[in-house]
Amino acid sequence: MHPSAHLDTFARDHLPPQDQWPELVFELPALQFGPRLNAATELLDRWVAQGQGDRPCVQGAGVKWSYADLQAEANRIANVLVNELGVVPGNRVLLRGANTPQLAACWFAVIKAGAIAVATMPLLRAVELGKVIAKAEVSHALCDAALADELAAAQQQNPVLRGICLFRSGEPDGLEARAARHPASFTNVDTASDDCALIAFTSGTTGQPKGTMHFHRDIIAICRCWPPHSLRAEASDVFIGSPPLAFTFGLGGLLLFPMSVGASTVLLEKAAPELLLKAIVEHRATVCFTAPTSYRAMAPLVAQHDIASLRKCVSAGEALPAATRALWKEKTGIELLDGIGATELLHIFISHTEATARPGATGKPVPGYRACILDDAGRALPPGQIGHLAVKGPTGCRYLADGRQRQYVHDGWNLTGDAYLVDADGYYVYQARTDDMIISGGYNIAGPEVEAALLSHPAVAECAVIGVPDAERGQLVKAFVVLREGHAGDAKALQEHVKASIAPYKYPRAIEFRSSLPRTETGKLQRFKLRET
Ligand code: 3UK
Repeated sequence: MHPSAHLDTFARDHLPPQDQWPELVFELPALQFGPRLNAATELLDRWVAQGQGDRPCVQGAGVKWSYADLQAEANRIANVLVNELGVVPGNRVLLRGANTPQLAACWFAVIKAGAIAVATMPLLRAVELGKVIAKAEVSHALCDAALADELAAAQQQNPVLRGICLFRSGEPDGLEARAARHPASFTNVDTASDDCALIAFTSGTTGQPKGTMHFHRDIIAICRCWPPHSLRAEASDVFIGSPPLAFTFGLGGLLLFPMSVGASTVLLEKAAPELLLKAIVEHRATVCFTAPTSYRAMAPLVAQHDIASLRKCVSAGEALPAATRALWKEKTGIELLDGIGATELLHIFISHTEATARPGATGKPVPGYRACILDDAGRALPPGQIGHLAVKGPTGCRYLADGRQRQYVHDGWNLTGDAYLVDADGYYVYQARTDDMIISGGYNIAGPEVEAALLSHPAVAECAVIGVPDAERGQLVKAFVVLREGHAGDAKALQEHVKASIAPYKYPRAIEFRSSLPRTETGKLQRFKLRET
């Protein structure tokens, strides 16, 4: 590794041993990184240096900043971190807030100061924040005043967190007031390209959170793989969407990718389906990032909103059912861009373009990444056979001091925990999370396939399919269905519909109607919660 700029060596001290790392691949010409790199220089300062500082950069929460404005804000905050709060390179700085330009400025300030950004999901409570603080040994926090209480409670239990500074508080000792007393210039710490820049905690649904460590070069690498090959955005684009910046889907889609091409981004504090549509109209947004269920919920409302500005829509976080892709295209004329990403790999590694979209398939490995399907013994499987999705590329899994590294990385491959197959044309087709595969009457059944069949019925708004214990069949396929407004719950009709769409043995033998389904803040279905009921 290159000589580190970190005075606090925590990150390098807690990387997994090199022999447990995934193999890293830097084949693309765009992925040749030198020894020194600060991601903020590349994404933010570069534009100002090139005389493009007046270009619109980020708006939301009552502000509208150019690249030069964001740079000035980030520099002032970096000065506060270093000169008032005593942050040294390598310290972990927790970030907490809804998506706002102010949060984005804090993120860049941390990166500029050579510290490590630990962004946290807004809905986390004190107990969960405490786990993150303890695990990453977080010393400082920048927190939106609106979310201060839970963090203060977490600090009580975790004195390792020395200082919390609030932004958007309006107080004389708040971050903005302090920042205003510092110069708008800052010399970025000359970090190594392989110095840790962020620790992203997985949106994992159970157990202890896993911290994934990503370097300065990883931040730039993801900007040079999926965006130029699949998204192909331009400097004139206006990005918008729902995923929190603490979720790497949101960090990339709503901050890094727009800035990597000199485009602008709209950060929304609230982005429920109807609010997101309204914001697209208001800001004349052109590129949208959100989860499959959000597209499904927005579709029936599209007719009442003039979203003609929109030209590209990205779906990730969960499998995109063919019915949702068709519905969105019918209502907007836009072919969704689906991509599978993971916190461990930072962003999307299998995807497609509008022209190569294939309903029901995720796509092909993004240039820069390689993928294959492995059996339980780690042998490559031929097309058509279901196995474990394995990936490698310029980014990959490095858990912070965590034995689960050995589960995610095998023989240099990242194993995402997804069951996939490759079809005859090389398209990767999602089946299920490996631990969500249902075994019923000797058959392997992928819940999402049954969900896709149900979703093509007009009465179904949302659904989830799980296996429930059954004396006779081992597991029984059970569906939880949320009905569309104005439809009655006719289980028999839904069962017949599934039998007519896919192999009849896969049909849900039990159906329960619900008014909503349990989801994470990142839009993922929490199937384990349904299994517990
Ligand atoms: C699932 C998908 C099918 C899959 C993420 C884009 O979701 C992200 O990261 P997480 O760590 O979860 C990873 C897991 O989510 N998944 C995500 N996208 C898809 N399954 N089709 C998809 N398109 O199980 C994967 O292993 O929360 C997504 C960018 C950055 C991300 N962190």
